[in-house]
Amino acid sequence: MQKDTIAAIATGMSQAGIGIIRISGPEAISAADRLYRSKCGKKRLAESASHTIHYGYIYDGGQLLDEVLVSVMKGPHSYTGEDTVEINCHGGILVVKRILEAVLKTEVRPADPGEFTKRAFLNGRLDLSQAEAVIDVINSRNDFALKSSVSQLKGSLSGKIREVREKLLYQIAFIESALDDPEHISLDGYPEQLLDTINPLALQLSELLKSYDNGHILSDGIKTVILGKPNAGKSSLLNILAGRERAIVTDIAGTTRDILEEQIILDGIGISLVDTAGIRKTEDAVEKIGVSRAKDQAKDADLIIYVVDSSVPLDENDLEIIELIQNRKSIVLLNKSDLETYVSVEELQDRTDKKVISVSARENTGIEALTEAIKEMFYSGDVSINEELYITNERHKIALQNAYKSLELVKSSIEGGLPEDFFSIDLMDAYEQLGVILGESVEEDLVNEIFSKFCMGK
Ligand SMILES: Nc1nc2c(ncn2[C@@H]2O[C@H](COP(=O)(O)OP(=O)(O)OP(=O)(O)O)[C@@H](O)[C@H]2O)c(=O)[nH]1
Ligand SMILES: [Mg+2]
Repeated sequence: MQKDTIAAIATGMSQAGIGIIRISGPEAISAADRLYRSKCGKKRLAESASHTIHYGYIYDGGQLLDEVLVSVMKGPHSYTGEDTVEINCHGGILVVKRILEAVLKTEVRPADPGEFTKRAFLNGRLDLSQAEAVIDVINSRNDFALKSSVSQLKGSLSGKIREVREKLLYQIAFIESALDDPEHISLDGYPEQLLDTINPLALQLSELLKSYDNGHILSDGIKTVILGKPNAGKSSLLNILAGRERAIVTDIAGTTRDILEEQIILDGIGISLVDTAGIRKTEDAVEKIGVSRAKDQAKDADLIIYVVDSSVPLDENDLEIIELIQNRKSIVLLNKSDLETYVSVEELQDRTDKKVISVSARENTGIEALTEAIKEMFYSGDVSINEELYITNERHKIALQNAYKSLELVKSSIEGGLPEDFFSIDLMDAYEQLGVILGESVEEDLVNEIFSKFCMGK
């Protein structure tokens, strides 16, 4: 249990019907009692039952701040596992701030981002993967992301990981006991049995790992970066895909300088679309930075859309971009097909093996073909979301990969006829790696880093 008591505004800092100030820790109830006065002026929160809600007023010294409802949840049956009070006041930016200030005048300190959930984790209310799911629920941008994070919050991933770990632990314990007591426990024929146990476990891990590509794309959207030389029509493309005039479009080459990001849903597929500055050699200092940002964005893109201006011949900038996308998932759009063209699909097809689609961002043609091509690339035409468990977190993916590798090592030790104590070392590694997902034996720094990504008051 943590010793100090923390508080933060748990709701968004904008005007709303209700705002909530959350207090957690051993002094939560007494701190709230110092500010709270019930309607009749007599009732004290400290004397109330857990999970009850109370109507009254909050005062800062002699000054009445607001009319409130205060909920009291006593540890360990609260989100953090500690005594928790939530003051529900009117949702004005000033009033929630003033109430928080009043709370902080008592023996309560401001909470760090994610500190309530961190306490829930440290007090064993949630495992680490569930705590991560909390922030994923908050950050969800589409139905898939929400569904998948709520299911992980409920423990779908933890449950599966625990199941695999139990089976591994049983085998480790068996080997250790047999080695300790060879007279009573025989290891004859054991390696084959072990192989029969770990093969399906390794398969389960590899299925989970396979789900990551789709899982991460379904929840975060396909990170798609639009590249092309100046004036090719990149921003025009962003605008028609976004369905609004998001980016400035002019006939001046070099209009877009900075990165512009827009979340869109294209026929059910979430796409995180990035418009960039046109790529060209330039002496303009600002444009230069834009060009280098464009290239940086392209580095970690899931998909690059290369927009070609078909109304002018290909030039050295195009050749540079063709080189850049060579080993990347990309689609080439031959834009301005409504004008007289200098570049043909065939010419591009000679220079690159990427799919080339003729479009017009001005006349809104060719967009269905682009959508189909993206679907085919990422989902083999299938975007339906099933009930399967998806891995959406890279940290989990890495731990699963490590656990899988350790099981592969066990398999090769069995096949190589090595002694049993070799099996248990790698089985133990796999067990520990899976524990990393749940937050067992993880370094404090990592825990701090994970929770620092949370928002205030959660
Ligand atoms: N005829 C025609 N003109 C287009 C088409 N797409 C874009 N344009 C025009 O081309 C010019 C440049 O378009 P933008 O979308 O600003 O091009 P960009 O690639 O974003 O350019 P930079 O930001 O300078 O790199 C504008 O005048 C657009 O109206 C198209 O399909 N057909
Ligand atoms: Mg532009």
